[in-house]
Amino acid sequence: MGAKSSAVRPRSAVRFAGLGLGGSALLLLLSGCSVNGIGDAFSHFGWPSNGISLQAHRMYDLWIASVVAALVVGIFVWGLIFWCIIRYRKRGDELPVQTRFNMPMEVLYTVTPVLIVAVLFYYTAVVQTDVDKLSKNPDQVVEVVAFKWNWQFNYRDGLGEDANTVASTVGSSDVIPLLVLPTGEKIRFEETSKDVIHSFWVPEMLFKRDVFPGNVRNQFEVTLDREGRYVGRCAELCGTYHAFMQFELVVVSPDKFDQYLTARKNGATTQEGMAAIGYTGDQAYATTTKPFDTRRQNHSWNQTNSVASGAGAVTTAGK
Ligand SMILES: [Cu+2]
Repeated sequence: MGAKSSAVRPRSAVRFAGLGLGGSALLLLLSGCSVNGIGDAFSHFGWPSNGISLQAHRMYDLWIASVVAALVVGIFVWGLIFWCIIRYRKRGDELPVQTRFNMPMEVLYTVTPVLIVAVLFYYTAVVQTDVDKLSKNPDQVVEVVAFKWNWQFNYRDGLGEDANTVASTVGSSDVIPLLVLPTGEKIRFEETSKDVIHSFWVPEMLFKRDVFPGNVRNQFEVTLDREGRYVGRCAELCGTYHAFMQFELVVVSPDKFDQYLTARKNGATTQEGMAAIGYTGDQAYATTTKPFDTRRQNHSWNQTNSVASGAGAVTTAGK
């Protein structure tokens, strides 16, 4: 038995080295491919693929790279497990060679995970800092006001609570609120809630942030880079009609946005403003989502003075 295992050892060392080489080759191959190429090939590992902001692209890249790193480690570990299961399976009643700790091995499998975590932490910290970065002079400031169960978007003339609202869109039971914004500009969001905690979420921005009541005004900034219409949702369970608390983000060119905002400042409603930049008829209303039937009249769980974006609900003011 002793003679046999010593004869086998050089061969397993060669195999082990081969495995390491194979892993390195895989790494090289992967680093040679673009992040987008890998994402496309593997269904983006479950994330929305087409981020619409500069920040979203960075988070997407981090996500793909992290999953690839996890898979490389995973495949290596699974390989070792199956190799051990097969190579050292029970062949008889004789006990295999009993060994105690192996210092180089212990050091290796302590240092390697620490290194991997350090690298993941480093890139996560870099991307998070970038995503959370606030500029001194954003190009646009939008105050997001959440309430049970709808949204109000106030275009502001400056930063902070003391700035003035120059145009405002508020959703109603029958009309989904539209948030029209330009590409290529730094947009600051300032969030506040009138009642409970909500969460502002546009899936294509790969981003959500809680909206707090009281004097906590959460802020974040994005630079959008793809025109289109995207559904927005509340991502914090906030009550009976939480699921109906939707809005639509309409991303347009800076020129169109200026026209829209000018129209709104001159007294146009959201739909009239949309018509002014070419979205007429049904296009002036949300296209990615619609008001839901809350069946409020049939149920007794109404709350007074609340607005859900649902047809048939008790309507309060809409603009
Ligand atoms: Cu909510």
